[in-house]
Amino acid sequence: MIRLSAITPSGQVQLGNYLGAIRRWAAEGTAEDVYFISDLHAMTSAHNPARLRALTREQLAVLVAAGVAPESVCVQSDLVRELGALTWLLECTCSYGEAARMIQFKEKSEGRASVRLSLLTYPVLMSADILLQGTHEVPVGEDQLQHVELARVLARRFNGTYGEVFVVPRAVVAPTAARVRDLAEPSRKMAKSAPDAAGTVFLLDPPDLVRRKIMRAVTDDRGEVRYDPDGQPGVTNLLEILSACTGKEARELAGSLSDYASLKEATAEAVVAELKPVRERTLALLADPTELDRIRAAGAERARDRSTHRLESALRVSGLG
Ligand code: AQP
Repeated sequence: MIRLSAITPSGQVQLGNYLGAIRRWAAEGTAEDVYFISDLHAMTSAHNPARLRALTREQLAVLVAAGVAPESVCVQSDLVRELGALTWLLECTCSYGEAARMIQFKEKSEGRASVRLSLLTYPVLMSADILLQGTHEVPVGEDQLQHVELARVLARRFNGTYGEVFVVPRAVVAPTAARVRDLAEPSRKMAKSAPDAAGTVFLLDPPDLVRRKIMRAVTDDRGEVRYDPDGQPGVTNLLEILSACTGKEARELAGSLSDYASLKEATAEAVVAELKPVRERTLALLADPTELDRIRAAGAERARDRSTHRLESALRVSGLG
């Protein structure tokens, strides 16, 4: 069974990406799975080419350093020709209305004078990512369900019109792993592209910087360490992070910590300890470009081998070639 997950190089990998996704990919993923570094998706809004290339390499190094099976990791643009071709076939299978009704497109385009056409069409590219690999399951958060549904619709429509080529994928809503919130603004989730880095712990932040960011995390004036997501979002976020790093239950941890200073100190040390080996392995890989290139090329070759026949079938039954 093939499962496909992705991470977008829209910024440096942050603690939420790691605790909420990457760590699980390393623990539960199999060599059959596909982990895409979706650099093509990172181009749907203004981007800097050199930064995109550097972030893509960083993500590749982080995934491998975290223990994700190297043969299952693939940089999306290494298959840009295959994906470009399939995206075209799928755009010829998808209606404008279906793309325009995507909630993420509406949200991300709202109030902007100009948006890239790719912001509208990227769910079709995502369908191509999924269908090209013969994916059976796509583990997603609620916000991506609509996109996987589009991939299902397009697969069925294409198969029904031209002949059975694609596996119809299933969305699987992943059980709630850690949801990490911004340290400075706990009302929003921690994100790679947050406007202010003070509330974001990046995986490659040096330990002292990690400690400083956590010691400055926003709490409240109640002075009591309680697990209360609505009433004490900052404190609860720290408890959630501490829980994700120690494996202890957040409510139990709340009972064992008497003040905010000890909560922050415990959280800072737990995060530093959790990230240390991954950070060190990532830096070592980044310092070894030959090894990183080898891993990247092997991942691309594997993903390409798995998909070539499917693309050829899709082109043939469409009347091309
Ligand atoms: N704060 C978070 N807590 C838990 N999980 C998180 N993920 C992201 N942020 C958190 C999970 O990380 C995986 C890869 O994310 P993505 O690159 O596909 O997109 P994203 O969710 O939009 O990530 P960011 O960091 O928030 O990036 P930007 O700033 O570009 O929007 C996903 O499995 C995601 O759930």
